[in-house]
Order: sequence, then structure tokens, then C-alpha cells
Amino acid sequence: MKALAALTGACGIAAAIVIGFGSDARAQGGCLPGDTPVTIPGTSYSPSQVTITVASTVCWTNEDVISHTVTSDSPGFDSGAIGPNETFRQQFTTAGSFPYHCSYPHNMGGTVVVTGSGPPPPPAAAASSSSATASSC
Ligand SMILES: [Cu+2]
Repeated sequence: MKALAALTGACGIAAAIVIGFGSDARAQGGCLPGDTPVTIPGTSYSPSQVTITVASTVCWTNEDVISHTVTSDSPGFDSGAIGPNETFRQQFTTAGSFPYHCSYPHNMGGTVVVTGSGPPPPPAAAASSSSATASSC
């Protein structure tokens, strides 16, 4: 009985967390699960350097009240203006170090370091485990 009550409580907490994410969905914009997040709290990127594996995606979220861009120092990618609460996703398909900056005169810069391919998670296993979690509640 006690175990059952504990399980029910855990499910209740999980449901509350899901609702919390739902209310933040607009601010988080287009970031997807698995993205490596970088925020723009002001005239800087946080963290200023992220390390990811090939084929991973970085998602920048502008938490400032003015627009910024994510523009590669070398020709490669350019977000264009990212307005407040907007996001920009960029997938990196080759290993290397990719410095970027804001094209506005904000003196801000960052680097995405892409390392060789890591072990990709098996998509089938991830899908089945998440559906099992959902059905158990
Ligand atoms: Cu900027």
C-alpha cells in the first residue's frame, strides 16, 4: 500500500513537471529535446563555448530584450535577427571548431566545438522506454 502511494505521488510530480514545461513552451520556442542549449541573457552567449558531437544541434534562445544574431565568423551559418524570446537551431555535421559572433555591434562571441561522432542513442529503445513510462502512469 505504501509503495503504491509513493508511485502515485511520483506520477503526480511528473505530471506537474510536464505542465511546467508546457507553460514555458513559448519562451523556449523551437528548441527540441536533445538540443544543446545556449542562452543569450544579454550581450553575451551562455555558455560561450559548447562541445557537441557530429550531427548534434545547438539551440540558442534569446532571453534579452533586444535582438541578436548567431553568425559564424567564417561563411557557414547566420541566424539573422533573433528577437526576444525567439530561438535559432543549427545542426553541425562536420567536426571542428566554429567561432561565431553577433552581427550587431555588441562585442559578443562564442564557439561551438564539434567532436567526432559519439555513440548515437538507439532511437527505437528511447521511443519504447518513453511510451512504457507514459503507460505506467
Ligand atoms: Cu547582439
